[in-house]
Amino acid sequence: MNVRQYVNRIALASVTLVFALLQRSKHETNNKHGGRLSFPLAGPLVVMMLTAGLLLSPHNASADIFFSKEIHALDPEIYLRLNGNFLDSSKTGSHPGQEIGGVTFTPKGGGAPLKGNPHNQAAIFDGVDDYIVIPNTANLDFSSGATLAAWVKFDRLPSEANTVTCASPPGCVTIVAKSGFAMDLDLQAEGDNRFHFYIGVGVPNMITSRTVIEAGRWYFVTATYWPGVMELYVNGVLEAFRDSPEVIRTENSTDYSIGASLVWPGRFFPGLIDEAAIFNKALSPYEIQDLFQAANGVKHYSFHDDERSWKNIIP
Ligand SMILES: [Ca+2]
Ligand SMILES: [Ca+2]
Repeated sequence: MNVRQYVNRIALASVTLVFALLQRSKHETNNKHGGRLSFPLAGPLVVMMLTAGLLLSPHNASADIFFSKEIHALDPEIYLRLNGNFLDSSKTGSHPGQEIGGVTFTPKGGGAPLKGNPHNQAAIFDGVDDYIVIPNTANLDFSSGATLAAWVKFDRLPSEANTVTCASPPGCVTIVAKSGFAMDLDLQAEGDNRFHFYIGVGVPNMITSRTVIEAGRWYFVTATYWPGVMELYVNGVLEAFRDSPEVIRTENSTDYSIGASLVWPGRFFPGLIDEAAIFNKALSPYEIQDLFQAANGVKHYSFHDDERSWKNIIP
């Protein structure tokens, strides 16, 4: 029995106890006062128990790390937590990153703001020559669906980061990518200080965030693709999508990269990247919203996913 099941069991036992007390008091008051329910402690007792239940509920539990649990529940192909190493925290653990240029880590507590994880760390990219490579394998070259997700915090705005031009104004920086000429799978930020996502041939398969990036702030950015549709989310909110038969990517055999592109030179990321996850499917809007909420310590028992439905909170 895990902590959550234990808490749920206590909550259920508490409710049962209160109900039993109420029944008993009703029985007693019926006997004493000829049928009128006037047990004076019942109200306060219920309030007390409900308050205790709320305090004990998973929404406020801080002992565990909901964000990483949610990521694991969605079964990523690659998951670099970047907590002082480049290991792959996915089920297989078989795709660790390789650091190039001197990527380092924040001290404990300097990573993305994940509730319940005060020791989280992120990778630091100098914006000059730092990046991470994850070697390609045949099963990583997704053409039928993909999601790229990461937390990012810019030290400098993309518009101030470099003079690399992929659009006007200059300032292209890669977040997570599997770049290829006309075979894009690229999540990046540009000189307009917005997030951009490219699929296949690129423009017109390019979408842009509404969010304008501010330096020194954390963002959870997520991009999804499946044939015909591409979407871009910031902090769990869908900000852009394109729905067209042109939205198609083909396999390109390039390695994955974090913090720079292996095809488009000079797009070095200036700042922190954390909890980079890559999936072989397009996550749903609900799943992406849940991920962001999980970072705030809120666990959703959503109705859209039977495996994580409300039924599982009842022991
Ligand atoms: Ca981390
Ligand atoms: Ca360096």
